[in-house]
Amino acid sequence: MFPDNFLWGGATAANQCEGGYNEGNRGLANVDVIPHGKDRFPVMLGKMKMLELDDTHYYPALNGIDFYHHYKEDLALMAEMGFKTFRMSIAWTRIFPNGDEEKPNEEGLQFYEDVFKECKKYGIEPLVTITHFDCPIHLIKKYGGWKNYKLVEFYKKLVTVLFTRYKGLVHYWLTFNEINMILHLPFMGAGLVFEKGEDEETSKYLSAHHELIASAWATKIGHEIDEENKIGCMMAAGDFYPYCCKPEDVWEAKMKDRENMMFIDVQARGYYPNYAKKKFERMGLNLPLSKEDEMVMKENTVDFISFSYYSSRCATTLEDVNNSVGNAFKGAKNPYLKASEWGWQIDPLGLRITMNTLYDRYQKPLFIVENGLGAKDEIIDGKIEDDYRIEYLREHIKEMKKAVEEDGVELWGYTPWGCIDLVSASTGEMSKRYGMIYVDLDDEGKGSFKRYKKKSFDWYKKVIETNGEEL
Ligand code: BGP
Repeated sequence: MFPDNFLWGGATAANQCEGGYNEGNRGLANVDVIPHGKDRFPVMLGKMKMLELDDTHYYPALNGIDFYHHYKEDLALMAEMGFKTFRMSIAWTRIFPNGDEEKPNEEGLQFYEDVFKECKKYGIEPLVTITHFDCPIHLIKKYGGWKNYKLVEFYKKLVTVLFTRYKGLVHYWLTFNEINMILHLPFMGAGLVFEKGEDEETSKYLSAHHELIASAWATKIGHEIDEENKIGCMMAAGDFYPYCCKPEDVWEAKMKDRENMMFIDVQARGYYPNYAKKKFERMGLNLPLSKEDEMVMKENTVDFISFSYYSSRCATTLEDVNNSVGNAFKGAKNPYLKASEWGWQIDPLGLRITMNTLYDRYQKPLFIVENGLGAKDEIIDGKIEDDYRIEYLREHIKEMKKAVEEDGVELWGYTPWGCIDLVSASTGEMSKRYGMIYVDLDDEGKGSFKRYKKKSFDWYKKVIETNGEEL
């Protein structure tokens, strides 16, 4: 049985659903200038300087699914499904259009206040990601993004404004979405655009260091402003399996896990683990850390560990099987698993394994804030029969339940990704859909923006109604 207060819901992010990019005095962010098409990956990787909008590209984040104008209708649908929580993110550039202003933008603050009040009307707890791949363009142009310590100061200001304004309306916060993604998609994760000859690894770890400091400050400030606030970290999780029992493969898997876990090790324990210090030594990287920041990190660890889980991964030293699968994470193809159309392998038991890894390691409550199947849906006779999605979610919920019931993992909630269809982060397309609510839009952003309930809508409603008993 899941606990009575289990937080069932769904997850979104501003840059993939909000739209209204030029309304309410909003500024432009990195995510706004990531185009659809062949330039998308090079830009996300920081390999292409493309910080302006131009007419030759289509930018899917600009309009998203227009949650900006549809939020009332969307929240009513979430409420109808029985959501206890709704994960969304703040667009930094609505609050501080450039990121470094003295005063926040009232229109932006008011927009989120209206959304949170609408949630409250239905008894839905907002779960707010402060930054979901989101960094004001101005901070990238002027300061170089998160490589610069100045961003810590701007972020502190941002969170102070948010915690103060939304005190009592929001109790659950995540500091950075998939913080380990900096290593894989550095423009998304930290606003990095690499110069020719730049030591990319150094820039990534320096940016990560600044985000880790900023995250600790957010935890401190959040608790000071409202002791009811629960502040969590967020990682792109999914254990690495050794491809075979060759000790080298076991070691390779451990190393890959460490690469991702390092972030959470710091956020949950308050200091860098020895293996990270040794790595930085080998890199000749001396991460500056003031006494004050060091103390803040130590004394302000997160309240809970949140994560996304789409798939397990597979590591090997064997060159011939080291094919890449999935989008951002490279790895070997696991021959025992099926995959989605995009090569994301499907492994429900992997969720239980990952939950156990994280709970054993940190002994803090967990929150699954992303999980789901990206698939192409078709409307036939006005209906969307997404049994494949129901099957994916059902199998994952079963494993999640075992982790809670049989392994004693403390789990606060479950918010499947893209509960309403939104723009895919990796492809920039609408046709990779995750939702229980269909949005009529195509890959060029054309359509009526109308919302339709899929078969999974009623199924998930029942799941929530029965607290996970009827799957
Ligand atoms: C995670 C991101 C989300 C989301 C999800 C699905 O990495 O936090 O923003 O998009 O992956 O990925 P995609 O949209 O590429 O299928």
